[in-house]
Amino acid sequence: MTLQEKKSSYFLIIGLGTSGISMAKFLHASGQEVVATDIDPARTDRAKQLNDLGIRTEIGFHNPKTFNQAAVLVPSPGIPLTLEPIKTAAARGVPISGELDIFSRYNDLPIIAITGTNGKTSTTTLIGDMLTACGRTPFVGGNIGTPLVDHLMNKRNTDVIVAEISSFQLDLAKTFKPDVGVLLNISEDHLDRYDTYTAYETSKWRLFDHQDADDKAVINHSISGFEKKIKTLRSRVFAFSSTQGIPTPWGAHIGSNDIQVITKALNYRIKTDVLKELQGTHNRENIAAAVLACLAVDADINGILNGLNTFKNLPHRMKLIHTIDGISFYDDSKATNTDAVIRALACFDKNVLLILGGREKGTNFSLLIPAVQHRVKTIIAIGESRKHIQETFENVCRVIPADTMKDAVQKAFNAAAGDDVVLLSPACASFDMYANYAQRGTDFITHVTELGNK
Ligand code: UMA
Repeated sequence: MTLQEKKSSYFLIIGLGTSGISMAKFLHASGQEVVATDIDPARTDRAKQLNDLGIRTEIGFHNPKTFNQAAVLVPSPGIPLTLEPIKTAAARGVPISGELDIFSRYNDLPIIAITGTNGKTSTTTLIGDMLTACGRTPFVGGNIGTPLVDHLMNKRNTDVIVAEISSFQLDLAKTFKPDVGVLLNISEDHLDRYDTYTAYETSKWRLFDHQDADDKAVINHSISGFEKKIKTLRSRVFAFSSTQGIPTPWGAHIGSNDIQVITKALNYRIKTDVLKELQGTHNRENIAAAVLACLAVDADINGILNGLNTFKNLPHRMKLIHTIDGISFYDDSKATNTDAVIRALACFDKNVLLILGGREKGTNFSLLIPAVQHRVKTIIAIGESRKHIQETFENVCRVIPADTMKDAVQKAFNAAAGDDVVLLSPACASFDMYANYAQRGTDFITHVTELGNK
């Protein structure tokens, strides 16, 4: 060790987005020495907030020396561990920690943690609503948008943590141990970050790694490798299935109009055909998972049902926006991977004009071919992936490129007839054209509304 590289005791927060800014403030408030860095020179406003608290920041660059001299690196979830200064510091023995482990060290409340490729945010919100309807006071946070450490800085009278968890967060979890872990589904996503699909799957299963016999695991039976995987878990498994009987003593069987929930204390059928906001198998799977998770923390079934019956689906998820001259326009901007688009298409029994495209995440569009052949009349291709979409589907259906969302909406409408459906379900991230999927959905709604007013 040289003189310049003498041992330090600071946590280095890498990235000053939503997650990093909260983590810096929390660790500082806990009495730790904190340094924060962000590669984006425009993050000066955030840096100032931290400087005002006495936290040193390095903005617009990452200084390898600052990484090498840190006591602990705390990368934001969106930052890959292959980032050169992280790799170098880690190789020199600097430990890396993530939000889940840091949060767990300071948290003493039960945690329900929800992961999966699709449906995480809806299920997390639904569990929060159900528990509230049962008289509990949950803190709902994590990947959904409010960092978990925000709860530690403002505890209120919370009695349970409901946390949406991403694979990026799980990659850094070495001790995180949820009382109830929920794994909704796994399908191709984030292959720009993971070398292989197996690596992504492994990351998702990490949710249960530190559970013990008192903990519960709520898992979709249809996930590939389910039988083998659950044999390795120490926790009690509650399976849910929409394809066959449940393989564990307790769990939920999902029918086309209802869900049968079976636990030690309960055998109950929940009618789902009346839930107009939550149609489709994927929504019934999310409901089954949410009910089992709430029962796992001893919530009352009547309260759970009240929460379910008053639940309002979140924006940009299979929402009917307008019907113009018989053509229905659906906003499913949240569908940022191929499996989400397959689920969306399965909800229709008529012709669909599909608005597809954006920034790819290692996206394999050919996974969509069977569903497209079955249901889609025309694809309107948008964003950076237009060419890739054109090449993938040229022999499958008509593909029309569009330059903007306005152009896409107009071209879809021109090509539609009868009672066709126009569906924005892009299978891609939005960052080539928008700040996020919500902005993309809102832009779609704006142009559909304008078309309706013409
Ligand atoms: N940055 C650097 N160096 C780099 C790269 C980035 O400093 O080499 C900086 C950027 O300039 C930026 C910051 O890092 O200022 C961004 O960090 P981030 O991408 O982790 O974003 P946050 O704003 O902290 O949001 C994160 C989650 N983002 C990701 O996982 C990509 C949010 O999930 C989460 O809501 C938030 O923490 C609070 O927990 C979003 C997401 O897209 C919604 N998640 C993925 C998904 O759901 O599919 C996993």
